[in-house]
Amino acid sequence: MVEYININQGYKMKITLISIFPDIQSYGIRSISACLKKEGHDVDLVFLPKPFTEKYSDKTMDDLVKLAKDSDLVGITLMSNFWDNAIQITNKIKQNNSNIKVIWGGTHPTIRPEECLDHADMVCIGEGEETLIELTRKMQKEEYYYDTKGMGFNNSGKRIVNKLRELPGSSKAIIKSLDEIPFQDHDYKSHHIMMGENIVKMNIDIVKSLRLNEFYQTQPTRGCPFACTFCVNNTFLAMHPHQKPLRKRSVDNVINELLEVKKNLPFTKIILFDDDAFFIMPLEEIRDFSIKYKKLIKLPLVITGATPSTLTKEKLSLLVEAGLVGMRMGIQTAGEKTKKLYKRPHSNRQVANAVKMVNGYKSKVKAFYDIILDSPWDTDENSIETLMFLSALPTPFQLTLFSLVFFPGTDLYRKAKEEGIVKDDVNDIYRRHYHGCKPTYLNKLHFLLADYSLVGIGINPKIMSFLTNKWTRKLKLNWLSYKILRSLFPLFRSIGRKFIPAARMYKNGWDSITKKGEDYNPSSYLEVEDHALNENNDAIPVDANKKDSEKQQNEPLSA
Ligand code: B12
Ligand code: SF4
Repeated sequence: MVEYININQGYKMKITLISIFPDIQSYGIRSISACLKKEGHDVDLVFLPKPFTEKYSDKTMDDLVKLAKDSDLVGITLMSNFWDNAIQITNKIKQNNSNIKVIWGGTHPTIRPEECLDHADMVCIGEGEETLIELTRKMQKEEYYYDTKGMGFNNSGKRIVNKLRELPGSSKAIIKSLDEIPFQDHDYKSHHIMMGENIVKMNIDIVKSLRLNEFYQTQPTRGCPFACTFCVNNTFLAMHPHQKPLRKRSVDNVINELLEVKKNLPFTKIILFDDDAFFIMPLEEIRDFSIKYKKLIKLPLVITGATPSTLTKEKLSLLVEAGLVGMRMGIQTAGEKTKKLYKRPHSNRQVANAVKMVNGYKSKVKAFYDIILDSPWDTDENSIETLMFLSALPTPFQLTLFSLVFFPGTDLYRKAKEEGIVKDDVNDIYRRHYHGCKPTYLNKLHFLLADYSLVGIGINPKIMSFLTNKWTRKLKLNWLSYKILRSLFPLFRSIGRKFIPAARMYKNGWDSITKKGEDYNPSSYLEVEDHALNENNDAIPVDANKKDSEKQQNEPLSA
């Protein structure tokens, strides 16, 4: 068990932690911040929300330098896509004061510590609560800290990458249970945020005005036992082969966190569980949670980590009874060959059953399903299998269409690298937009299906079969039919929303839950797609950032 030492006297470190994600959820860094505050340090959390495709202005950088100038340690959290921005910030801070130590943490430094040490002084590899407690205790006492487990260092050009630390919540770790980790730091009075180009002190009005903050994001579990080949979890599993990948907090611990949220952030409208595999929780724990949630929390609940094979009727009905209003599930593909390549842990029958179960609550629960397009190993037949499968599912639902990105550390990254598909990691991966889908005919059909499914009409499998049929395509009837369906869509949207009550729920994305906002339009992805092409029809990073931030507002809040 970790004993937090509150150093009221003695040397308090000044630590500045920076989130560069487009929203201000940042569970990971808020958790680190909470631990360091509990240790007694002076921690400032700075949110610089921006799409990864945009650089920060000089004014923002100057404000940041002023804010961080007396820091003993500056931490930045990043995923692979935020590579350029993390470098920009690190360089600026170090140019101004080379004595400040900059530490990077998050998914990317976990997977690629060595590469990150080209820029940062230190990296945190994996979950960082225990690591940062140990590091700061050593730094504070001016002890040798380069031996800290779960860390890498650039010590005047010499690289040190230490052994991994046991996962918090596992038996060999110091933090034996996730319940020992303090709740995330949402004490906005010690936070700063970028508004326009300026960094200002956070206040309650700003917190309230940030629409995404109507969601309170947390995670009752950590980890995922599956190892899909496009997902970073397959590296995390390999990094900790003898440890239980899935660790759970107790129901009471989660409920207590949410009670604090209700007290301290009373404007919160939705609770969001962003776990990787929430439905692995045993039925009895879900029952206990649902009863307590319904009685004590009484807020709409959204769960994003649903793997089709782990969903059961009992679990779902308990959660609906407790207040479930939205679910996000990864379907990714229905092509048998592609599913094997992705090592997806379920059959199409299991997915169809799961969708049917969720659809059984269509007047209460909005369904969000993720699909991955653009696999270079997909044939047209594989994509058609997915289209046919999706068109047979009961509507309404929202499809979120991603373009396959080969994140480092995944099996597919290695395959793509070996086959020469990925040549330059920075340009082909870090700067590549996950919505930059190619404008192929079959991709366009996915977008068309997304539109029709959202308004509760769907596209009948017979029509889909016609649209994808070899002969229709040979005779070029496919484009004509596609264009007719595309131009008829506004009419069907009005019909769907008028006569299908469940479809009306999807009108404003999440806003129909929070009761404000603009109309939701999945075809905005198509616009992104069109903007994301160069003359060779290759997907390139999208720089239409206005669109990106607009999309973020409508997108479910998960990976
Ligand atoms: C919530 C979430 C989001 C949210 C919010 C992200 C956020 N602000 O935190 C949103 C919706 C914005 C999001 C979007 C995306 N996401 Co996302 N997301 C997640 C998710 C599900 C949970 C993150 C989380 O809270 N984890 C729990 C905490 C405890 O872990 P953590 O964040 O890693 O933090 C710990 C350590 O990393 C470390 N640490 C983290 N930061 C720091 C900083 C310092 C200084 C230190 C010392 C330590 C430290 O300590 C933390 C506590 O233990 C993860 C999956 C996962 N399991 O992590 C994916 C994940 C991070 N996302 C991923 C991806 C790919 C994306 C997207 C690019 C596309 C997509 N497919 O959705 C977009 C990009 C966003 C954008 N617009 O540009 C990948 C990242 C892959 C990669 N190589 O970068 C992940 C890992 C999913 C996966 N399994 O593949 N995501
Ligand atoms: S894609 Fe989902 S189910 Fe597969 S390993 Fe990642 S988090 Fe787990």
